[in-house]
Amino acid sequence: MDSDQTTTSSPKNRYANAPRKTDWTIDQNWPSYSADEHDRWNRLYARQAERLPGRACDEFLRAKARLELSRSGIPDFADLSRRLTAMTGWSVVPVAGLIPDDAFFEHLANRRFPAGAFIRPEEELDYLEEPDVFHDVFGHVPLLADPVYARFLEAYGKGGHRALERGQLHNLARLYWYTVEFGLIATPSGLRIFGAGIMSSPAETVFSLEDSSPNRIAFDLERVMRTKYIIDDFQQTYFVVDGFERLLGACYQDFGPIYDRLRSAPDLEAHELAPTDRIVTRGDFHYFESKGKAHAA
Ligand code: HBI
Ligand code: FE
Repeated sequence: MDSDQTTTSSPKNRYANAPRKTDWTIDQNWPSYSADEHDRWNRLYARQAERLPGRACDEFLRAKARLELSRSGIPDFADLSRRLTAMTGWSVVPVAGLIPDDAFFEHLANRRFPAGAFIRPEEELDYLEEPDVFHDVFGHVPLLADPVYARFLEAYGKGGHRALERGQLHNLARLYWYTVEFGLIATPSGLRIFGAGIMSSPAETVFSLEDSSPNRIAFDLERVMRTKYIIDDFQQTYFVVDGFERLLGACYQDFGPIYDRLRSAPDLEAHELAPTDRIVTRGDFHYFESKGKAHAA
């Protein structure tokens, strides 16, 4: 008797084929979440809620409390948006997963954050490629309650159209990656996390601040826009901003001349140092060596 060869794995993303509007938003259908899906959110939440104090920046921890993100299951985006809109005018709109760049920028430019409605499957609890509701809502949404960060992300969205027109989206995507996703911030109590990709990852929460492997370099807009990044492992370099005002200030300038210089400037590999770098900590790359990854000579 042959064993049953077909695996009946539940569809990883049950929203993948949900009907969508022209702006790529879908219906979150909050009542459709199962107790098991809410429980998975609660376990992901509890693990990070215990690990982030002393590691996440204060703006994030304060906003997480004010937005009432908690162990009471996957938030209803309409409910969460009512609280967030009253703070900075941002709302959270449900999408099935990654959406086209121009649609993504259009939402950000209008203070709408597209958040995945699906929650990662049990077997991908620690890491997944596609942004799910825990990465987007727990990782990205709280800082949208900070007025300065909220203006920065809106400006990023507005800049996105320009980058697309110039065919230099990859430069702008690097700015997003090394700040919004994997940014660190300097505070009087030491380095703290603000990037969502770190905030929603228990292992990288510790690695990004405490491991001797990665470089940590002071944020410089043009340097970041020249730097390639890795998408399937911890970062080899983290950039440290002095504060959200400095990050916002860096984006309130005409990127035109910067894009022109970037066209002729060579890209930097994720592990490389540049002569002009203000190095916060120089990495020894032991983690990447142990995995046979390319790293500094
Ligand atoms: N779509 N839903 C979603 N979430 C993202 O973070 C996202 C996206 N589409 C494009 C995109 N990010 C990036 O290519 C831009 O940041 C450049
Ligand atoms: Fe993200």
